[in-house]
Amino acid sequence: MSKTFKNSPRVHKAINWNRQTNAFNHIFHEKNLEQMWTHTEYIPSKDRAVWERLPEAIQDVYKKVLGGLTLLDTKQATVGMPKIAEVVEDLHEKVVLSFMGMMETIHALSYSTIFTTLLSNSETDEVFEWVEENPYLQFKAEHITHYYENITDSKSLYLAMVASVFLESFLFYSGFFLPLWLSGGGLEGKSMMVASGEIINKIIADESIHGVYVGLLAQEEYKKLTPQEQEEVDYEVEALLKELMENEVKYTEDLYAPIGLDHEVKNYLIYNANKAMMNLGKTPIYEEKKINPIVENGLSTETKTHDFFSTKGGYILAKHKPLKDEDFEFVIDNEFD
Ligand code: MN3
Ligand code: MN3
Repeated sequence: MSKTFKNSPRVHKAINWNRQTNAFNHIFHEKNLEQMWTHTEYIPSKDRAVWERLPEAIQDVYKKVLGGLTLLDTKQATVGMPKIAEVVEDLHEKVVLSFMGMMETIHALSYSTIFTTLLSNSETDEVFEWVEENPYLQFKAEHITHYYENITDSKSLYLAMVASVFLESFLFYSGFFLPLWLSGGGLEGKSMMVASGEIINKIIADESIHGVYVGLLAQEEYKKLTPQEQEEVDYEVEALLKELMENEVKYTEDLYAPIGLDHEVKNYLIYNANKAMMNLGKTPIYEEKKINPIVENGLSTETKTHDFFSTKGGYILAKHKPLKDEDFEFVIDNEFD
């Protein structure tokens, strides 16, 4: 007997971009497309001469932070974004998240492009071995992945989104610090590793959008919880943040103390942890200290637009509009209730 699907109770829907559940997904989809880039647009080989002259201690930290970032982007590409995209119901949200997941694969690939340019194969392999053995990196990957792999209801979906925002808006930044600091002139007042710094800047621009978007989805999910569940997740979110912070502080001391930057990086961690809480619509829990002005400047997308033009030397594709600080403003003003 042949199978019949006639009485199938399911209705399969095609995504209709002309009828949207809210304007917000469309805006993020457009933003994703505007910002899209690939690793082939950047030439880290321009950094090779500078790399050879960097103190070995700085080279060592640089390699390791890129290795750590590769791990987080790998998790976000292969587990975080796909798991969350799989369970959200809105088709537009699925598409926006899938696109962001695709960009995570480009991020991971671009770190490898930098490695290929600066390191020998065996040096690169050593970095990847170090990633597998570093207890702090393994701790954060394990904790975040646990939330991604255990989505069963609204509460666990909310917590998975929180974990994603913590990764995007907080955990990446211990890694971003050194490339921003070097390209911003932290060492001897000279801009160094500028081509790699441009890649890092493109990644930071993407992660900002990801943190804001998933943060807004999380805020919507939060509204679906009962007051009792909200109280439970609030407690867990704060406990998770503190646990991750404790681990980040140890990771930071381990990596950055040998080059004397650990205190600066810790202030930066606090700044970004607070930003992650704000992306979730929560009150920041840490008292902020002044962050390193070089790195702060590196974070300003407006300022970076200039560097982008001056250092990229005619290498800009027309479809890539430079990102400005205003581009993020609509998101904050335009929460969807
Ligand atoms: Mn990424
Ligand atoms: Mn991301």
